[in-house]
Formats: sequence, structure tokens, C-alpha cells
Amino acid sequence: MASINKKKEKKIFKELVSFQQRDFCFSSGHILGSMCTQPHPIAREAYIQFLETNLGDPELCPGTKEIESRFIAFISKLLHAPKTSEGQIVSGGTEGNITAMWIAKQLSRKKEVILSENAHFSFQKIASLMNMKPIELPLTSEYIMDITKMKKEIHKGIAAVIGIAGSTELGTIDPIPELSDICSDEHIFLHVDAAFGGFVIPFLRELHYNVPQFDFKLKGVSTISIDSHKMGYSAIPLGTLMIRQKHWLESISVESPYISCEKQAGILGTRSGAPVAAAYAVTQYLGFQGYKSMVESCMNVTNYTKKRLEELGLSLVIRPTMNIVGVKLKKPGQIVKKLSEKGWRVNKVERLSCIRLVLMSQITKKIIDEFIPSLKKACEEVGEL
Ligand code: 0PR
Repeated sequence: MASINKKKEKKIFKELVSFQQRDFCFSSGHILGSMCTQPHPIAREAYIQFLETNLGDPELCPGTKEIESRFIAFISKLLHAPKTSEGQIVSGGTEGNITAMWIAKQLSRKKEVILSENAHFSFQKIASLMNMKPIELPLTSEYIMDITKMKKEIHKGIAAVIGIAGSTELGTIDPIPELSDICSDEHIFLHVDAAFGGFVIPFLRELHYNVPQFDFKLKGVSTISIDSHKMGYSAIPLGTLMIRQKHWLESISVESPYISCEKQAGILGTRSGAPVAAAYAVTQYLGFQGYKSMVESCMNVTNYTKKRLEELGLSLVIRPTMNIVGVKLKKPGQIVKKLSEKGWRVNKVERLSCIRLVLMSQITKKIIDEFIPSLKKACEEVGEL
């Protein structure tokens, strides 16, 4: 064990903290544009405890491997995954989407992917990285995939269809049941990107919100990506790609002769067990009931935000499907700049001429009450109100 020179340690931490103080932090309540949160306290503790583990060499850490299996079992249950399924731990939505497209390409030996304008930009990386060709469809007036247009694009060269369950910009959900029927009839791989919505939609359904089915109950769904570092309330980096058939993993496996397992699937080699332990700890602490309560309170704040915005005379791009609100503005870029000067971190979506608010669990009605006057002032300053 390396001994610590206390004087040096103090100096280094003084420097680190001086940099950290420049960062925005979730606890301030002023970050309204991020899909991440301050991790649950339980996650923080578990993360530190598992810092030295490497799930890339599972024989060295059979205990952590077991945690990973139990965590995947939780996700399987949440998404109604069949017994034939398997989960692949990934670093987040981007790696989940890459891994899904890698499987689709390997299984089909085809290259074209149907998606719509609301797909996350990670699919552009995928197209470039894997030499795949995206067919991007314009959205319906509800900001979801247009099924009629989608059907017209189906042909022999299609490797996969992407359905978004909780879009990055507006939180909308593509018509996954219809996509599932079509893909199942046509034998096309259907990947559902639920990086954000995976920890929201199951609970919205329980809370009687009118949202479509999106998970493995639909027979055409091949893979689903779901992130713990978004609405899973855990630490970065952690997502899961749930795969309907475990044996599909063979298509993205290579022999790994000099480590403890014969084959390794997926993109990463060495990978930390810390975010897995953290995410598992949070699922155990909150359980389905805890997540449901969290989603319920996020939606209460979302509905309150909608009301306050409308009182201000602003309109929303669309009635929020989940805890994401798009506020229509003529000059979103200028408003974001003004809000930033007032200490608020909000994102603009130029394409939709709006700003996007993500009402994560740390955002309370009291914070919204502080935000609304700042937004009003910003709007007045740029002549929007
Ligand atoms: N799929 C969807 C639907 C997403 O919204 C995102 C990320 C991804 C995939 C990719 O996930 P990773 O970034 O985990 O690889 N959406 C957020 C966004 O682009 C990511 C984010 C999160 C950005 C927090 C900023 C931030 O502060 O807005």
C-alpha cells in the first residue's frame, strides 16, 4: 500500500477543488438542461467501494460479477425481458446504441438503418464508425416516427429500425407497438433507444399516463438500451443493452485467450465494476416503488412548469410526454445566453426553435418559482415577451 505524503496530498486536493469550484453542480438546482443528476448517496458510497474492480476480467471479481448479474436481472424484470435474453453492461446510451447496431449488422449482414429526425446524434457516429447508412424520416406533427413513411422505406437492405422511447429533445415516444408488428412481420431487427425513457415509461404506465408499450412484451423488439446514469439516479458511466436472444452476443464476441473468460463480447475490455455496484445499490434501495415515486414527483414538477410557462404567455412545442419540456421561442440561442448570464444552464434546440427543460429529481417547484422570473426577464431582454 502506497503511503501518502499528507503535505503533497493537501496541495493536490487544494488544486483539484479550485478547478471543481468552476463546475456547475446539480445540487445548485440551476442545471435545467441535463439528463443526468447528482447520483443517489447510496450510489456514491458503492462506487468508491468498488473502485479497483475490473469486470473485463470477471474471474478476478466473482462477487462483483454476481452484482452485475443481479443488476441485469432487475433491468430484465423492469423491461419484461424473456428468459432467452441477456444484458450487456455499457457506458451509456451511445455505447448501447453502437452495440445494438453492431449486433444488427452482424446478424443481417446489411447496412441500412431506418430512424427518424428525433434519433440521438449517436446514430450519426454509428453510421460513420460502422459504415452504415441511416435513412432519416421526417417526424409527424406529434414529433414521432411516421409509420406510413417508415413502411415505404422497408426493403431488402435494411439492417435495423430504430424506435425512440423518450427522445432527447422532447421526450416523445415513437409508436413502438406498430414498429414491433411491422418488424416482426418483416423479420427486421428493432432496436428501442430508451436511454432516457427506460426508467420513466414503465412507471408512467403504472401511474396511468397514456404512453405506449415499448418493451419486450412486444414480440418485435430485439434490443433496448436503458441508462442508469440518466433517470436511473446513479453514477456516470452506466447503461444496459438488453438483448432478446443471449446467443446474439456471439456475433459480437471475440476469443480472449489470456484472460479468465474464453470469449469477450462488446466494445470494452477493461471496465470498472464501480458504476455497476452503484447502479445495483440504487435499484435495491429504491426498488420499483421508489422509482415510481420519483417519476411521479418529476411529473408533478413537469406539469407545474407547464402551467407556470403558460401563465407567462409562452407555449410548449408539444404537451410533455415525460419530464422534458420544449418551450417555443423565436430566439432560443439568445435566451439560453441570457439565462446563462443569470446562472441557469438550459439547452437550446435550434431545429425546433425551442429551449429544452429536463425536470430531473433535483428540480423542485420552488426552483421553478425561481426560474420563471429569470426566464421572463431573459425573454423581455431579447424582445420575446
Ligand atoms: N439516446 C438518447 C435518447 C439520449 O438522450 C442520449 C443522450 C443518448 C442516447 C446517448 O447517451 P450517452 O450520452 O449516455 O452516451 N442524451 C443526452 C443529450 O445528448 C446526454 C446528455 C446528458 C447531455 C447530460 C448533456 C448532459 O448534461 O442531451
